[in-house]
Amino acid sequence: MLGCGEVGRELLKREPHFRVVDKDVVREGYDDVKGDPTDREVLKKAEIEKAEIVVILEKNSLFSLVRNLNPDAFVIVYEKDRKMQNMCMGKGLIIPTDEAVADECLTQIRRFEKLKRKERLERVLRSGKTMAIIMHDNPDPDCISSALSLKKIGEKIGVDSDLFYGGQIGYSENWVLVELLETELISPGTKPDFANYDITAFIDHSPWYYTSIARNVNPDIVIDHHIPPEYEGRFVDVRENAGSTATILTEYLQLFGVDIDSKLATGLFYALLVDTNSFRRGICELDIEALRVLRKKVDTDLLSQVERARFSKALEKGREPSDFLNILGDAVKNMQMRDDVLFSYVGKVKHRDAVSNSADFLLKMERVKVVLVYGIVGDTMYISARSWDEKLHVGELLREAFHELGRAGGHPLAGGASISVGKLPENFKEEIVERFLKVMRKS
Ligand SMILES: [Mn+2]
Repeated sequence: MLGCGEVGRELLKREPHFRVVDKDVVREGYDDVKGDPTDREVLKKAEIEKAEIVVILEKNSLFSLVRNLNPDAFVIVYEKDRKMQNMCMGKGLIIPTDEAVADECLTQIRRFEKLKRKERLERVLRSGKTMAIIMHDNPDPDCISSALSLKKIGEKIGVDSDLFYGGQIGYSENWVLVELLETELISPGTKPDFANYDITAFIDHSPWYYTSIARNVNPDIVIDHHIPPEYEGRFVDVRENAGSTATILTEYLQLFGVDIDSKLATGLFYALLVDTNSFRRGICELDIEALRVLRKKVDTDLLSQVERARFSKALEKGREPSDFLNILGDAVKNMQMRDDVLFSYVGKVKHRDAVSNSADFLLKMERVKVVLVYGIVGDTMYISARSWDEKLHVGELLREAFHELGRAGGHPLAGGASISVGKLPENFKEEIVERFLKVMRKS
């Protein structure tokens, strides 16, 4: 940002990470550069040649100098001529406020960033003819509808995709969703040879914690909304603030001009509902934008059909009966309150979703501030934490309490941990409670 002033201050309120080059405004803790932005040497010191976006709030004659030093940057120029404005005042002309100008700058920047991302994804997609889309081991509504969306984007470009998962599909709501979306998911018995595909993609997870079938795959594409990985693939788009991966895919569907029919819209909308616990977990601008796109297309009959399948007990032939209601029953029976935290151990369960869905449910109880439900799937202990209190940040608390034992982390209102059973002491039920309470009391 070259120059600052009122518009600049408004911009920094929204995007504090911008680097400012200005004679006066230099903020502590940021990489701002003090100096005259019309001075070539000052611009070089600010590494202008590396900037992707440049906002000029100084003299617009600076434009040619900036272009000269950086021919590729996206440049926004704004010059506020006070004299002109004063002359026009009261003559029927409306002068945009500083906030409005700042907002417009940001809108332009967002649009540029979006197109850039689309371009980069498209480049990877165009580099092949076949794609393996690898979901995590327990594909949930978000993972399933997002994977299908990427498949549709691929189709538009001429890429043929197969959808894979290790582990289990879990609940009947997921099966109903798979049927609704008329998509085929491949559950390979043995480890498939992904080398047969030109392109590989991880959707709703990042390398390599949540896949048992692709631990040796370096995916070309990663799209997710969990913890940003250290992994650098050809295209990595992990946005922690997005409520769901479906949110991100909705943006791409639009950018690629893929038609979102009512079934897909229903799937994506349901994904957003589940992953944000019906918007309680904090949603961002992007989620609202996705809602705006999806809302008119959602089929509410289909939506309730999928939603009610979560609690179904009797099921059609060929489908495994859901044990969620039984596990929820155990979760209610076994709960114990310590401080404002509700703990419940549900024992051995078949599906990981049972643990997190029970935690979501118990959080509805009065006076409960945090819920921690834990259970064993195979040889792994899964812990799901939910909270109403953003300041607590349960993701951080979990990380602190359990990172020595396994993988743990997450968002302010929702988080999880997975620990290999072999690493747990014999009295693990108490150990988990005590470890969590200890870090919570410290916070
Ligand atoms: Mn998700």
